[in-house]
Amino acid sequence: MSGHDPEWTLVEHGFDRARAGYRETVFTVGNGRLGTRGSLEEGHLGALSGTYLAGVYDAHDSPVIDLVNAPDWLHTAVWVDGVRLDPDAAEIVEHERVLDLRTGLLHRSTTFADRAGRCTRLRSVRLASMADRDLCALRVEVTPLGHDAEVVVVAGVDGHRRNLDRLPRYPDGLDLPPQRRWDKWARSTHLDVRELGFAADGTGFLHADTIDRGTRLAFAFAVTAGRAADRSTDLVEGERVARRLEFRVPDGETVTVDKLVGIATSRDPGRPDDPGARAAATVAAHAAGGVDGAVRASTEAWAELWRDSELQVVGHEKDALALRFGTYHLLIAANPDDPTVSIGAKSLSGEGYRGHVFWDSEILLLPFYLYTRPETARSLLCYRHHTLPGARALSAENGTRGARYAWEAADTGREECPRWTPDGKDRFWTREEELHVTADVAYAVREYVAVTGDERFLLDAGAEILFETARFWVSRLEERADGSLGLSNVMGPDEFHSHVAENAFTNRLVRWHLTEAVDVHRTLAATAPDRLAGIGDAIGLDPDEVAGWADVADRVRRPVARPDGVIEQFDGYFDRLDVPIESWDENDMPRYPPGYHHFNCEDTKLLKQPDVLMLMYLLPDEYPPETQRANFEYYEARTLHKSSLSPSIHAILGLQVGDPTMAVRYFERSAYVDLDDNQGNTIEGMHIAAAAGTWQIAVHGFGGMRMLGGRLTFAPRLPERWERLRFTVRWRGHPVRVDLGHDESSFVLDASPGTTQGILVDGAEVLLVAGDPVTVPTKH
Ligand code: IFM
Repeated sequence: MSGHDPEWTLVEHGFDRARAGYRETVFTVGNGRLGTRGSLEEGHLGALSGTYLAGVYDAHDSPVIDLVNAPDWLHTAVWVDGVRLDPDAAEIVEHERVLDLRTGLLHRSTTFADRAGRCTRLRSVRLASMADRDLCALRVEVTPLGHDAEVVVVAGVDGHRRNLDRLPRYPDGLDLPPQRRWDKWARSTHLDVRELGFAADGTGFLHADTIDRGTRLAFAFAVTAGRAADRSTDLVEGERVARRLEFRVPDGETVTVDKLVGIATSRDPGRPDDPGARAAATVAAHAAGGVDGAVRASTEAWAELWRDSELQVVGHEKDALALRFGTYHLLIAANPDDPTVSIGAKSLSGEGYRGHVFWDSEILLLPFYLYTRPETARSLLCYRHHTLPGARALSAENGTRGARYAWEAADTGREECPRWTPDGKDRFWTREEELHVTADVAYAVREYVAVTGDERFLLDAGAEILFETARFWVSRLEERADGSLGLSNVMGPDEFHSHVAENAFTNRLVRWHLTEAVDVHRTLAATAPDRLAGIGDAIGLDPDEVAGWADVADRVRRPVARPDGVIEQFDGYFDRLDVPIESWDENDMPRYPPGYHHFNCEDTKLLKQPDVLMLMYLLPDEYPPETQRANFEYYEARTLHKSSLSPSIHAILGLQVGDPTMAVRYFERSAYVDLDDNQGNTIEGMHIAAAAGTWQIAVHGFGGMRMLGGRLTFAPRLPERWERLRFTVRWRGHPVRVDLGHDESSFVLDASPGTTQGILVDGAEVLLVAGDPVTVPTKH
């Protein structure tokens, strides 16, 4: 495992128990259908291992619905002369792991020593196949170094899984080692293991049902050895099923054990057949090719993904790695083939936020998929269509019409956000008040159609989303004394301020949303009247109701602005206390001013994350540069960035208003949030929205690529430390290959001969003709 490409690999040297949980997150392997944390196969005290299947949630035994910690397909233990090779029972002499971002393979090499000092090397490679999302594979190699040994390998699937619930509150200053700390964590049970054993053909299986939702999870596996084992035994122990292989291994020789795992569930869309049979069929289908075949096929699929989505930075190795690392995690977070799931705030890499889906999906994450893999973007939006019934129910529960998206959603679209912090001390108002998520979904639908030109999506799903959610706003808006309409008791994206009225972000997006819904209705009436009539019949919507939305939009209260253009975040914001931010931590992140914390900033002007600035980011056509600059200067100085979503928006806005130094600073805060663990909580899972935000900084910020006035535009402004930035974006169905430098930039339209596309570069018209590179000098 030497000679790693520093721009394509994440490397761990030595085993550090205190960092093990962090490593598990960043070393997650996955394929959008599932994610498996980068835990050691054999486990150890304090490990936080987990495999999460997209869309498999369960509410049994936990106060808030969980993304289920599914049976562990890694489960493998090795004994050498009776000594278990794991960090608790043996000494680790050498340890290295390498995550190859290009291929999605996680390689490991660990040398253990027993008490007598005899060393044995354990190597492994694992993958969640990108070529067949029902398949995972593991190869383990055991080599005694300097001695002959009795080697026992036990490999199978472990159904004894628990979700973490909450940590106990430790007295201040009590610094427990991780193995004790996690041991005290409350856990929830979601699985009932129903059947496990071995089929006549030797395939192992484990079938478990989630307790509350009743989803069947079926795992099948085949364990094979490179050379015949001296003894082979099938083990069924409690909730574990495994094959035990025994070998007599001479000094320096290697035994290889391969495991192929097939995974199926009863919730896989379009797959009504028995999941147990399907999982077994997956193993059978890959038996001939084995682990090598699985590696080959998956590597090919990865090559295609990278062709579409690589962001290549020339001139700065660390930034180049950070961007590939983020892109890797984005690619393993989403499944284009499943239109019933979206991406949780921690992707499939950990249990933070319990796998719940936030506005992150539409506002931070979607652009990456939209411009690189639009079919995945479509699928993510289909989740919002799939969960419309839950959104309708949520709206009805709150006495409003239409559909209201939940602040935190899981499998049904119902509200899953907890009301209280785990210690019961502080109240979250987000579930009741962050209504803007409903407009954010509408915004994403329109972005998708504008960028892809996929008008059919409107007929299949988008129009129904837009109309049902427009209805929600109409019934939720309140009439003010002057006849205008507004919203009280809301919270904008800045979660430090609850129960506010006339949040500028929410009001403006609501107005935008209603106007767009009217526009879509008008367009479809002209282009697809029959289909539109069908949608209208299905949801009981007639043209008169739609016509009323235009009037409602017009009456929604406009934001209040100072003479210099600074927009008031909400009614009364300017009267709140100005508390200066005066201290930054070692990661350059602002510290709370003395005496302040997440739950007591209400009376201040301090912001958790951008709110007015987020509005300017989303509707760039509407705010002239001077207004953007005035607002950037005002709000940036008051923002604490206590959300990992925050730095990316500040970087891009900073660039838009001509502040490149600030942009680099914010780029680092966003790009390194997980690589450097700069928020200290990567152990709970990736900040996947920050990874997507970092992609946005590169493409929308430094690349200056935005959709403005419905056109694809570029205004490149690379940071000095980058020589070039290369990426591909899909615009209206065709890839545009972009190569940006400090002095010139070039663009190639990759389409069939004769195709043309006009773009704007630094305000100048550029006509791209398929296959002909066009080079444009950079405007400084
Ligand atoms: O959606 C975000 C929110 O904006 C800030 N807190 C974390 C959530 C999940 O990432």
